[in-house]
Amino acid sequence: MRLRGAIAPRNFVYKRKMSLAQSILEGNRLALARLLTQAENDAQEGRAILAELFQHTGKAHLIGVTGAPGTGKSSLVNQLALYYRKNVDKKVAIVAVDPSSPFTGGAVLGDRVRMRDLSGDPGIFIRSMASRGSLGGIAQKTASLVQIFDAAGYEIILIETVGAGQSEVDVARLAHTTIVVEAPGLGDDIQAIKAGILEIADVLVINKADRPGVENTERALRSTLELAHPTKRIFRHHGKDMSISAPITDSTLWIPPIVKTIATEGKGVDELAAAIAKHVEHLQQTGDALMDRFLENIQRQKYEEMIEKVVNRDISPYEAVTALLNGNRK
Ligand SMILES: Nc1nc2c(ncn2[C@@H]2O[C@H](COP(=O)(O)OP(=O)(O)O)[C@@H](O)[C@H]2O)c(=O)[nH]1
Ligand SMILES: [Mg+2]
Repeated sequence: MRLRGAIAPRNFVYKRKMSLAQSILEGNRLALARLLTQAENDAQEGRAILAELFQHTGKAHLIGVTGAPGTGKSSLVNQLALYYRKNVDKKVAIVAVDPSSPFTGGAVLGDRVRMRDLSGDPGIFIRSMASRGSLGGIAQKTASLVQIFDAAGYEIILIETVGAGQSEVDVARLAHTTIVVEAPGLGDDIQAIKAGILEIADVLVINKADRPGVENTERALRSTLELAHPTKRIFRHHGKDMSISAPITDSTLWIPPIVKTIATEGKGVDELAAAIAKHVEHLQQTGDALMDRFLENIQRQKYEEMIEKVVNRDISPYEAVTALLNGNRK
């Protein structure tokens, strides 16, 4: 902590000035905004606070919303945020990442205007992040912003990314649930297939369902999904190809549902939120199963030792997992 004024006695200053991290944990929005800016600029002082906040993270559900420009991502994010505020009273943060637009860009302004339904609500915080230069840094910066929101008690964090390619995939990797948004009329080739982002989708949305061509889009999506997630298992038996067409009930398997929405009218938003909730449930179940298998193979005492070290920030979570898997003492 930096001491201001040399005249003030040390203790006096110490008692009066709450650390930025502390202020953020107590819900101070100005402090939050300040740290977000520091993180976005990758400032040195921000990094230390980020490390301090790390132990308060891990509670939020991160929802990535991605897809081609103009499909209605911002409109959907707006609707989802409203849904979570109204129906489950959760604190919501929105991180809008727009690498294609400079920070004075109209797109960012447009997003702000569209998000006016949400302004003035203390349970919501919207942050538009325009890239300044390198694409590579975006995922890292987004991760920092998300970590700050998580520590600050935002339970739902919606991350909107635009553009195609690696930056999108990197950001999607951050999210627990990734929503890929399509819209009819963007040509016969579905944008997501072109960009290869269908693979990262947990939930597929066909937005602008009020527009013509919805069925075509849905058909194309379904056939692509079937290729990626076959519902039939083919195996060889006595030299013949056989198949089981009964639905696969393996609980670790997740087939992305397709949800149709009209974001401008708020239609289909409840269904989308239900699909997201189902995915959360799925993550918890498969997570628990993984955890059980993991715990079977390591000593309980050692596991707890590692947890304590991570919480005390003696070692990073990565080091802890590596140590546990290697069976080494750290
Ligand atoms: N007809 C129709 N227009 C929509 C719908 N959702 C969004 N839009 C419009 O599509 C345009 C792009 O929306 P936006 O949310 O900015 O898309 P983004 O670029 O993916 O974030 C805006 O003019 C929206 O009003 C919808 O469901 N139906
Ligand atoms: Mg947008």
